[in-house]
Amino acid sequence: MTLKLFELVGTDATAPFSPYCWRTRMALAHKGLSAETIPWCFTDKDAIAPHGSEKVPLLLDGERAVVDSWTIANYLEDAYPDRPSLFGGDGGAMARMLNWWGDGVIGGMFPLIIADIPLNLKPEDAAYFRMTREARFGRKLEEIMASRDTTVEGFRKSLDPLRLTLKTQPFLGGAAPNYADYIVFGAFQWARVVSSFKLLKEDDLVYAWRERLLDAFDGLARKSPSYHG
Ligand SMILES: N[C@@H](CCC(=O)N[C@@H](CS)C(=O)NCC(=O)O)C(=O)O
Repeated sequence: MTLKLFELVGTDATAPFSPYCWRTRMALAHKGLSAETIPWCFTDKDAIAPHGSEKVPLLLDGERAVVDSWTIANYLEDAYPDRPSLFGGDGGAMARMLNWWGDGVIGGMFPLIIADIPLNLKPEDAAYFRMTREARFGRKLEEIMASRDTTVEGFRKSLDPLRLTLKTQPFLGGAAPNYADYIVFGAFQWARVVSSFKLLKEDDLVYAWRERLLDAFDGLARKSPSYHG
C-alpha cells in the first residue's frame, strides 16, 4: 500500500494548514493508515495538474489519484472497509450534510484570520493568495479582518448546532470521534496553525471538544507545528 497526500503548506514544509487537508489527515489516522506527505504550495500547480487537480488535498493510492476531501473520505471508507469506519457504517449519508455545514464554518472563520494567512506563505504564494482572495471578496484582506474583535461573536453563535449537540455527547460521532468531527475540526486546526486569534472562549463546550480532538491520535494535531509562537 503506497499512500501519498499532497498537503498545503506555507514557508514551513512541516506545517500543513489547509482545513480540507486536515479533514483528510484525521481521516487517515482514524483508519490507521499512514501516508507519505507531499508539501504543496499555492503556486505549485504543475505538481498536481498531472493528477487532474488544481487544489489539495490530493491523495495518491498507488496509481490512483483521488481529489476533494469528501471524495477522499468516501474512497478510504470503500477501499479500506476492514479499517475503523469513518461514518459509523451508514455510508456517510448524514455526514454529507455536515460536510456542507463545515464548509460554512470555514466561510465564517475566514474573515477572522484571512490577513494572517499570507504572513505564513512564501512571497510568491502570499502574492497569489492576496490577489485571488481580494478578487473574491472585493476588499483588502486587512479591511476584511479589521472588525474581527466584534464579528467573532456572530461566528461563535453560528456554532450553536455543534455546541448543543456537545451538551449530550462528547463527539459528533457519539462516544468517539468520526469523520463528522474531522469535518469541523479541520477548520479549527487551519485557524490554529496560521493565526493566534482566539476564536473560542475557554468555557465553551466547543473549546473542550476541540481540546479532545487536538489530543486524538496521540496528539497528531496538537503536535503539528504552527506558524506563530
Ligand atoms: N472542496 C475541496 C476544497 C479544497 C480547497 O479549496 N483547497 C484549497 C486549500 S484550503 C486549495 O487547494 N486552494 C488552491 C488555490 O486556492 O489555488 C475539498 O474538500 O477538498
